[in-house]
Amino acid sequence: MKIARVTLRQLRMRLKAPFVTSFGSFLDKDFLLVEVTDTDGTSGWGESVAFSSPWYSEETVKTNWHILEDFLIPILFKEPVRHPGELSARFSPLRRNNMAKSALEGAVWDLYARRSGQALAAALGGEKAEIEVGISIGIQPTITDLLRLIERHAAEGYRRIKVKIKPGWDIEVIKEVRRHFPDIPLMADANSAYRLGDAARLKELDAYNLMMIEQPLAFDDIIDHAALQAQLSTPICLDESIHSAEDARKAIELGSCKIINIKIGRVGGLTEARRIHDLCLDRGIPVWCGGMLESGIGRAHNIAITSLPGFTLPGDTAASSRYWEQDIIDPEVIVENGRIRIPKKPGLGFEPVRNRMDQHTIRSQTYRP
Ligand code: OSB
Ligand code: MG
Repeated sequence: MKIARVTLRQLRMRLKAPFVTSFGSFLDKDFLLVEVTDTDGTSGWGESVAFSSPWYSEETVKTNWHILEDFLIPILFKEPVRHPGELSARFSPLRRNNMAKSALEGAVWDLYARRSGQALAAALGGEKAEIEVGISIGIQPTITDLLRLIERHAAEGYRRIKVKIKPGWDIEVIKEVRRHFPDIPLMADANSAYRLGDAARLKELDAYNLMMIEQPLAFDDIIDHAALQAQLSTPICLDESIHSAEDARKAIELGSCKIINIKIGRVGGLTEARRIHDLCLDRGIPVWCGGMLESGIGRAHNIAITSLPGFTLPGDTAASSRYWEQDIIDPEVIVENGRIRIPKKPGLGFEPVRNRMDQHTIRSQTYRP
């Protein structure tokens, strides 16, 4: 591939409703898109999942722009790329900044798949024709509000309901949800809101037949999670703590989790995401694809990686309409009966719509070798 230019855009899109987690609330979402164009004029697209504030991880929209502009794009321009699988090694001299790496690597993967006439899912080695998905529901003003949303999303067919929890919005909430929905596949995500000293309280969740509890303890911990997992019968799933296949190996060997949430951005791109998938498949650890309230472009990448066989649990890739009045891709992501069909067209299989992107773009810049 001969790369002629890279364009960064910062978009601001309003979610249909505020999304509330234990660490903060989102309504107007700023994010970056990366467009990599080759000398024939074909473009590939990537999305940075960094938020404007460093609440989920240390990366932000601004730090991603800086790292892309000053480091990653120059590295990309330095030598020709034969295959996108080379990039994670080329980016590795830069410490962390995984969401920035992933946004650029993802655009090159899409470009590569389009150039070679294959769907991105197939280029990654995925064989599924469709995937099953769940939905993540933020913290609500009241339990009644939450029950109403679960009712609606379960009726829409979502295969698993994830409820956000935090101290003061946990045991009572899960207990009520179970009372009203005794059979739904249910899990809880704490986004690091607890400490090991809360183990007795977290153990109360064992009574409610949860599929898993996601990231109960600190964002950078795998030691206390191992101590907690030893006390819980509910499987622990790690999200924030896992940044690489090496992190995953260590967490599995320590017994810190029984399930891993793979977010492409958090782990530095599709190549590393696939490495974690391969390791987990080998070790018998189920994985699923997490979400970062992405636009359609990030969503399309999530759909492609979920086509790999080890993604055996429903992920957080809900329909475009769950987040946006109008998504920036055509077609939008549709969930029918809790399933998304994997597109067969070359590349992402969802076309970015330029005039829609333009409406939301607040900054853009093009870089050339
Ligand atoms: O922890 O998975 C998370 C949203 C923002 C930040 C972190 C998380 C989430 C979600 C929503 O749970 C997933 C989605 O619907 O995209
Ligand atoms: Mg999470």
